[in-house]
Amino acid sequence: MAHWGMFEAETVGGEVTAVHPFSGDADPSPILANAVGSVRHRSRIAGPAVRRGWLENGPGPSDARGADEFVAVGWDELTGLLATELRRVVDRHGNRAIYGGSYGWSSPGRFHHAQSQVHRFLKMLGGYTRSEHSYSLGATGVIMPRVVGTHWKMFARSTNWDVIARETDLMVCFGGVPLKNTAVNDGGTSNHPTRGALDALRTRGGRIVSISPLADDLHGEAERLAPRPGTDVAIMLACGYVLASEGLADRAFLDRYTAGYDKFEDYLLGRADGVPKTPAWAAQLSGLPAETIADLARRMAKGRTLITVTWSLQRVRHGEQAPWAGITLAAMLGQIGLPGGGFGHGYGSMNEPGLAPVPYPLPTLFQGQNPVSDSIPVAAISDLLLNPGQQYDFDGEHRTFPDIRLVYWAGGNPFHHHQDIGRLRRALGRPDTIVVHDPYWTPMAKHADIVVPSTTSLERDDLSCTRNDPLLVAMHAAAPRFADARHDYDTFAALATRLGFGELFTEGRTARQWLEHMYGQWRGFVEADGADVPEFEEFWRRGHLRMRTEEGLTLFEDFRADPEANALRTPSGRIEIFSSDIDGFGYDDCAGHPTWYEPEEWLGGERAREFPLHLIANQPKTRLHSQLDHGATSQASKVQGREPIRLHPDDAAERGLAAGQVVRVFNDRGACLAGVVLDDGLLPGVVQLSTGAWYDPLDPSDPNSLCVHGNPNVLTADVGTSSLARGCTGQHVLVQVERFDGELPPIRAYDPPVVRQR
Ligand SMILES: Nc1nc2c(c(=O)[nH]1)N[C@H]1C(S)=C(S)[C@@H](COP(=O)(O)OP(=O)(O)OC[C@H]3O[C@@H](n4cnc5c(=O)[nH]c(N)nc54)[C@H](O)[C@@H]3O)O[C@H]1N2
Ligand SMILES: Nc1nc2c(c(=O)[nH]1)N[C@H]1C(S)=C(S)[C@@H](COP(=O)(O)OP(=O)(O)OC[C@H]3O[C@@H](n4cnc5c(=O)[nH]c(N)nc54)[C@H](O)[C@@H]3O)O[C@H]1N2
Ligand SMILES: [Mo]
Repeated sequence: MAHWGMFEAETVGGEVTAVHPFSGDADPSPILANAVGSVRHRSRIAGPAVRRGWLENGPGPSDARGADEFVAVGWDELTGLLATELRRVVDRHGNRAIYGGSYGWSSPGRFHHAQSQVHRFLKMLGGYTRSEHSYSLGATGVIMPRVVGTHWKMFARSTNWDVIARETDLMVCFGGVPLKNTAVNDGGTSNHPTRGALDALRTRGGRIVSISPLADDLHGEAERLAPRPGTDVAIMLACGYVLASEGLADRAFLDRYTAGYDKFEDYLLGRADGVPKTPAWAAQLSGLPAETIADLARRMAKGRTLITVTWSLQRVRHGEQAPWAGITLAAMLGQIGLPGGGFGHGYGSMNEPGLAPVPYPLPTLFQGQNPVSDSIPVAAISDLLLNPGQQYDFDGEHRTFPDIRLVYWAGGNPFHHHQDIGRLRRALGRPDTIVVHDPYWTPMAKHADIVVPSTTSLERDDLSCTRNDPLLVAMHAAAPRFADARHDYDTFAALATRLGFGELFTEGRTARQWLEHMYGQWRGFVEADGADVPEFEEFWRRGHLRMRTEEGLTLFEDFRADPEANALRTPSGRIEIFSSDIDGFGYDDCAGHPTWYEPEEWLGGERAREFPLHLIANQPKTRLHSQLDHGATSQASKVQGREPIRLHPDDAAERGLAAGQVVRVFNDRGACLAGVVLDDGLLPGVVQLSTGAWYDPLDPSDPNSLCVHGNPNVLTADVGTSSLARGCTGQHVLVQVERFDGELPPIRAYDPPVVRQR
């Protein structure tokens, strides 16, 4: 099992030579092919290593990180060094001086999950400063609980695909429904139904409107509207304006199920600020014709309409607004809780939305409590490291950044996920010690002081399952452990033993015994649900078991049926179109109701004079994030070894560019190389460069070095969505593009650093 699907691996001599997708998968992902050759790839970390400067000078801030060489050490020495350093930091600075957020997707598998292992270990060590929310849903994770009392239920209990295919007349998709993203699900997935569901909807006569600057955000036939990026909220407001001013808003629904509509309507109609949010107003911001917007709103009111918003729309400045405005528009249509109507968030963002959930708990590694209460919004990592003691606003609180001395990362790659890599590199120069566990020499591993080689999921037995997939899967190890790599569990077990809490951490179990133990707990839940479950050995032999799922769900149908008994967990118990709490925070970048804010990085603003192209830094079609970037599917898309950047032919012609050339993409924060691909399915003025090419600095000692490979995060701004959520805003950035005429530097991203033997 991988995050991108279920498969069988063929191996020869400890290496994967072929992968075969699960026969039950309707639409397997081409990303699977990246696993071939991944176990013994030259970018694997062969054994424990310590940065020379750290080994010789001891812990302390250092700007040499990322440019220094490493010294190979044995496991025993590594365990000793790590134990001594953890002890030193805890004794001298306290546990809150350890930043153990360790954000990242690592690998599927319920036991050997790096995040679960590192957090369990650090809790038992006495705690750590943690991170909250995700890069995926930083804004949604804060705004939606305040608007509808939950955020995860919007995905886990979303309206199912079969209901949409059967009932929806008009599906209006802000951000489209990009199939490429449904390849992926956190924790794995056994089936990919999205393509089939959308085709079934169309065959039945349902209509789909894809609103996106990229035509291929929806496959097959659809009406395509291509607004200026970052203007969706204006379009949603203008649709609302038409509903309100033409008597098409469902007053009865608004009265019974929502709170604060009148205050919002004052803003919508311009009574509050003198600016009616008319289609003409939105037209001038979005570039869509006013008549098209007005017509769309009237069509929404005519039949069963589902409004969907991809997660990308909240990974931008003021990202709180798009999901809030989207659900408000759906509320005005009055169809929330009706089959095939209402609102959806994340169709086409991940495989999970639209899939039926499993009704009982899954096998889980017990985590325990974190004795330290400090936490940061996850995308504030550079702020945290650069500004110890500084105050900041977050979700109605005034907080202070702790003084971090040690950073512990297992299962994530900040050089993939964080914005403004130049700033990140300066921030990573501040702590005394950086520890990284990873199977590969990622840029984050190259910036560590203590490098711990992990196995990959292909080298371990594990269990996999997710809350919206019917299969519990036995992940059989496909290959022996590579070189001197170790399972993260074994590393932490040895470390815990050295630090005196080995028994607490392992509970005396081997990894295999943990699998049996977790299976046994899960079995109790399923048997209580009335099903028969085989013994572990039998499950392991069969390879997978099918669980019961709750079919036919409609999001918020229970709330619609009985809004008193099934009140939302918001202050009013209803959908908060106006939130008194948010209003009370008095933020100038997040008011009490959905609001249009002009972003900094957009084509309609001042900054576009200097950097006239709007770069969409979205999820890669050819891999998951930075994982297996050296794999066949990912490499096949590269242009002269660089990550492809798509441009409209007019934008290319204006710059004298042709397909296949290498360009320099730049702004005032940084620059990278990329390879030109022409696509007339892009809105002119928009370019697209996915995340995930491994950061490859021309000069590793210069934090602001040109990245010769095409990592867009050397360009993106490290600013939060707003004072409310401080979510990641990496999706959008303004840039300029020019031909790169110099000698093409080689790609060194997958080369290990210098590791000296002693
Ligand atoms: N500009 C821009 N930036 C973005 C986004 C965007 O839209 N635009 N999107 C953001 C989003 S939504 C996300 S979720 C993040 C993703 O960011 P990450 O989740 O950090 O990215 P991954 O590449 O998945 O990193 C996972 C790491 O875990 C390692 N790993 C795999 N298995 C194991 C294991 O068993 N043990 C250990 N120790 N390590 C393992 C992998 O080798 C890899 O280095 O990126 C964010 N960044
Ligand atoms: N293949 C693959 N799938 C993945 C991932 C991956 O790395 N690879 N990562 C997974 C993860 S962790 C997450 S969180 C999800 C993220 O899911 P999303 O954030 O939804 O995915 P993106 O591909 O970044 O963006 C979706 C589309 O939104 C469109 N878009 C961008 N800006 C705008 C805008 O201003 N207006 C409109 N209307 N459209 C816009 C872009 O054209 C883009 O293709 O994807 C998941 N799926
Ligand atoms: Mo994500």
